[in-house]
Amino acid sequence: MQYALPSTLQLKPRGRRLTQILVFQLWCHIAVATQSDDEFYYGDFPEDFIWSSATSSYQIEGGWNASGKGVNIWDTFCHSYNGKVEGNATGDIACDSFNNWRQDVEMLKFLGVQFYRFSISWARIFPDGTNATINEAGIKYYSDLIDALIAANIKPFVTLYHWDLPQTLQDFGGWENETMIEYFNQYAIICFQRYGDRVKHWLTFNEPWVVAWQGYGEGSFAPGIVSPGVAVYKAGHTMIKAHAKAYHTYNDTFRASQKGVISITLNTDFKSPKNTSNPLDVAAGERCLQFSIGWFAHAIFKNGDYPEIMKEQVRSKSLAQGYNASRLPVFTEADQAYIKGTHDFFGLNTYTTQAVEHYVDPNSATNTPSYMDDQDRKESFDPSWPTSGASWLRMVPWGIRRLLNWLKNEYNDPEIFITENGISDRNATSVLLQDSWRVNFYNQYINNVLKAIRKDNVNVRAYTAWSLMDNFEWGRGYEEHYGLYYVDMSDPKRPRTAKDSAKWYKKMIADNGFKKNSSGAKINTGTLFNVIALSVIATLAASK
Ligand code: GBH
Repeated sequence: MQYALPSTLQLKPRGRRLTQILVFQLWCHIAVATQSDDEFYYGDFPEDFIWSSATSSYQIEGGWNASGKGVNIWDTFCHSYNGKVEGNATGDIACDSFNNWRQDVEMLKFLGVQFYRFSISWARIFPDGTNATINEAGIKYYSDLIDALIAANIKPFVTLYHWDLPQTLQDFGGWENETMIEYFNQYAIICFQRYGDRVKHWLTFNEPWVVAWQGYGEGSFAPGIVSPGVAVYKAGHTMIKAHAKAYHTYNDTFRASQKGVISITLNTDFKSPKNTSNPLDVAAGERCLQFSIGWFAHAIFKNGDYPEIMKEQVRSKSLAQGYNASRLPVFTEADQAYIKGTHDFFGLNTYTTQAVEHYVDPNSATNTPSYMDDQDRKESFDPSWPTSGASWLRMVPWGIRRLLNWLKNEYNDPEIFITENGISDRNATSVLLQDSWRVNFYNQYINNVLKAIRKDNVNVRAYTAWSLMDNFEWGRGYEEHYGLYYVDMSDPKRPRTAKDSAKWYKKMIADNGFKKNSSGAKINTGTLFNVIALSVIATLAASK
């Protein structure tokens, strides 16, 4: 491509040398402009990159009391009609994947994904949560699904715990009680024994953060316990240990014969300092990341213990609040050695970004102790960030790239599996099939994942779209939709229809990235004009 320079730049010999410099500068500017970090990046993903989509048991299965399944905490939570689930919705039927799972496999085939991430309902396998009784009908349900996936050349990616604890175990105190560690281990063992010949990718927990904070901290999710500064940390503590135990069980007893991998999936938003030139905000952003994903990742992926800043904050807050020790439980040296390194990859769920500012509540010492207060910060959204169907979710595509880079640096360049990413709407059926906003979200987020891989060398191995289909969206019932497929919840057959985003995702997977349609570099004409104008001015000034 050639750009003619204005004739004023081609006059005197002295001007000619200057012109050469300016032409060079001009080209540099154009090069920078075309490859600017904000611009769309055309290119493909590594050849063995994994494309996937995900669901979870309680959100899609229904069959809540079918074929011997026991009651779990989400059954109890929804059936109590406590006002915490929009529209008093339940997962009793949901997408009825208990009966419709063959259709789910067909949808996955249409998309062309290599993996399907789903979860096992603990109470479907162990109705009372323990290995006292094994429900063979429940075992068979997942076994059939796994066989069908493998026949379709789709690898099952199995989450053991996506929030649906058997009610009997909650009656013992749930994750506040360390006896759960052994119950979880027994449950993991039966899953490895029955499915491990075919399942080679395992996740112990989905988002222990949500279980701890929303389940035991603010109580918005099952089991609905409100203890924002105490139980929240106990629950987190137990889950970290339960994860480590299941990892060791797999490692010691099953890995040699089954040759799979196992890890945990953690969630966080990216935390961006509100004022990037204020060191206090910068520190607050870092602190928030340590409190959110570091809470679990620091122990598992670094040194077996909580982040220093988290230990300091919770301890000093606790003492100021009149406790004689930290509300954050302590890992012994033996615990630390046992927990450290219990991962084969880094599972990440991420959706959005928060702007973080340093803030210390003046009433901190007398307020109810809280994980939120312990962080000394305020979170908000930049008003320019596009909204979604969820109040907590704004579309901030560059955030995922920044987060991936942060994880690379913080956890020694792990293999990252993105196990969830997506966006919701609250639209009526008449418009939600043409979900251009979702296509736009995926296009931009996935492009930023590609930039993280190609420009920043982050080792991202997989991307998973949440969710395969509209489903029971926890506290939001059926009002909020994340699906690539629409599910008609008013029809007893729960028919599924591909949205535009499903078709877009299918094509992106087939291309394994982003193909450029037009040939030649795309020039930002505004930048080009500015560069030329500046060059002219500079030349005129220099030749005076
Ligand atoms: C995922 O979690 C879940 O794994 C999946 O089951 C779910 O369907 C999907 O999200 C969509 O929600 O501050 O109280 O307003 C995402 C993790 C969810 C964690 C929202 C923070 C904040 C809710 N995030 N949550 S709140």
